Amino acid sequence: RREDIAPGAALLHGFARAQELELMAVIEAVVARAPFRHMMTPGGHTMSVAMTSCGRAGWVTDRRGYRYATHDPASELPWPEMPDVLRELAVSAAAEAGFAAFTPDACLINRYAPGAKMALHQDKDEQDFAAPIVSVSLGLPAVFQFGGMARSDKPRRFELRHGDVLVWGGETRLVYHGVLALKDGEHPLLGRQRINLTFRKAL
Ligand code: MD3
Ligand code: FE
Repeated sequence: RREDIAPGAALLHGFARAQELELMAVIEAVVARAPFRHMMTPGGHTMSVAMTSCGRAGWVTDRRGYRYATHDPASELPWPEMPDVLRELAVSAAAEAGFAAFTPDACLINRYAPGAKMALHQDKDEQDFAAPIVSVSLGLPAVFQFGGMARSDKPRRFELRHGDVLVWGGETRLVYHGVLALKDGEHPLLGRQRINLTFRKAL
């Protein structure tokens, strides 16, 4: 089922569910080479969400700022390649939401343990705002909030569940959004965590 939640934004309920085992297997392979880590913001705070990446570029933050890098700063090696099953899922979700020819080069993998959250922010470190962002939620449900183009715009909230895929593009690409603190629970496949994949055209 496709739910249009804002102009250019579609929530594809359960779109990734049938591939859950394949997705978890390739995520484990990426994490074996580029482990999850808690990065530091430019302001000196350690993020509660643990992150890693695959693809040509990975998102990183440290005291110098936010940016995309072709190499993992922890190992100084290139990020693991983006597995075909991940790229194909993102491209087909984008097409389903009306964005043909999406060519993601970055997949950020976010891991939320109970209590982890992501404050309201905009995604603007990418070169090309014309390309959509595709996000895939796995594991425990989370409350997602999205507002408008100003941080002060009152956010709307909705729940993201295991297998849900969100596509953001067009006029909604730059809205403020965030994730409330993850509520504890036990997911049958992932246990006490939520994993979110975000696919972008970063370079
Ligand atoms: C709306 N991640 O990594 S995914 C992020 O659940 C991020 O881990 C959240 O925000 C997470 O930057 C939310 C949904 C999402 C991703 C990108 C967006 C929503 C978006 C970009 C623009 C607008
Ligand atoms: Fe974001």
